[in-house]
Amino acid sequence: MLVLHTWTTPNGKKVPILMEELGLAYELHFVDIAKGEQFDPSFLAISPNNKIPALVDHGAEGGPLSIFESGAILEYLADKHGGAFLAPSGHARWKTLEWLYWQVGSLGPMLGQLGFFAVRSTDKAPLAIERFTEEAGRLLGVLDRRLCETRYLAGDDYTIADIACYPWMVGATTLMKDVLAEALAGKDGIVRWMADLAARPAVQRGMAIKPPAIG
Ligand SMILES: N[C@@H](CCC(=O)N[C@@H](CS)C(=O)NCC(=O)O)C(=O)O
Repeated sequence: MLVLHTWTTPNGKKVPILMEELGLAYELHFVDIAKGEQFDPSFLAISPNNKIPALVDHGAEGGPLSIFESGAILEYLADKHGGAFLAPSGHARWKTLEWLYWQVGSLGPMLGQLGFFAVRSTDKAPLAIERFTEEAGRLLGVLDRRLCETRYLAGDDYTIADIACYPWMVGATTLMKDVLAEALAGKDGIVRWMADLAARPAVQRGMAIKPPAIG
């Protein structure tokens, strides 16, 4: 059995999208990060960096295995299930991993900081908003140029790199749409790619996760 410890944030939705794409049976355990549940010792035992998501694979070879960091979890599940959404070797694998790490190392953290300073914080810090708007805008340019060249991030095939970027781009085009309006204007590659992913039933199901209490 796969148990995913997660929340309703962009990083928390990537793995559910992949598990839906793969048709896996899984349980979701919601960790309310607004209430500080990520600091609970039982969660820290599987995610020492106190961040969601974390996966526990009770059926892993060699015994139960816990993994934190969304990129590592996506890579693990894609490899475990026949290389679907991540080629087992060759150029296609490395193109997927370079864009996956770009998401984890650049797109996610910059949009996360922008969301904090420009949207969630009540104390508006102009320099921080300017800095992260500029950097997020630069990254959107990188993403759009790639998506004007290729159908998906790694090339012709839909991969875990697309899955990792999509929930963040939903955030960029909804919660952050005002601060990113200029950066998003005319980004036709991003618009086409987002419509493509939004039409996938597994993406819709993964994006819709919510704890039972939220209704
Ligand atoms: N690089 C990590 C980032 C995970 C992350 O930032 N998770 C946030 C929610 S989107 C979190 O758990 N924050 C709680 C905290 O920082 O205390 C990944 O990709 O898994």
